[in-house]
Amino acid sequence: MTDPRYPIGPMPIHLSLSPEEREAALGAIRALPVELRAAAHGLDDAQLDTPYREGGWSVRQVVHHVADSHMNAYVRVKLALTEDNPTVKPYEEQLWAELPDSALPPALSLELLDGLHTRLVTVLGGVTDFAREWTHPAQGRTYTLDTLLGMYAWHGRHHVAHITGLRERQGW
Ligand code: NI
Repeated sequence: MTDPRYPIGPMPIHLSLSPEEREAALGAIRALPVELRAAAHGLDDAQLDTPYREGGWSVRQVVHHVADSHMNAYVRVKLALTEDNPTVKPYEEQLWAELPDSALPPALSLELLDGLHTRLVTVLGGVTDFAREWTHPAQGRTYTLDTLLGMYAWHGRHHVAHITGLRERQGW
């Protein structure tokens, strides 16, 4: 029995990726807005407000969380590209997911993700040094742009799998 919180396994933390892994990760990030839209497509309000697992976020909150998270990812990538080993700012994702904007229609975050991922993929596509560093203050550890690439390629798929898994179990 797999952990329902981690349908595709835990977040990978790689300090460096091969060129093939990088290409695959970029492809996943490029595809995410379309995949997330497809995952949530056609659900009514009651379905959108159903938790993807007992005690978990609703489908609606999951979609808004992906936008919250990837806005932070975008900022982290740009900081890492423009500063010397910047310390990034963590955020309280659970509390963000409880703020009033997480009750809005998911379409708003899907549209946001379209533009955001176009920008993110464009920025990442121009990177020549994926070893550029950044530091996470909570862990006190230094990571790389490759780490971000791998983390966020996983992160989008992870949350898409929450929604598709729920739909499968519910026969939606
Ligand atoms: Ni997440």
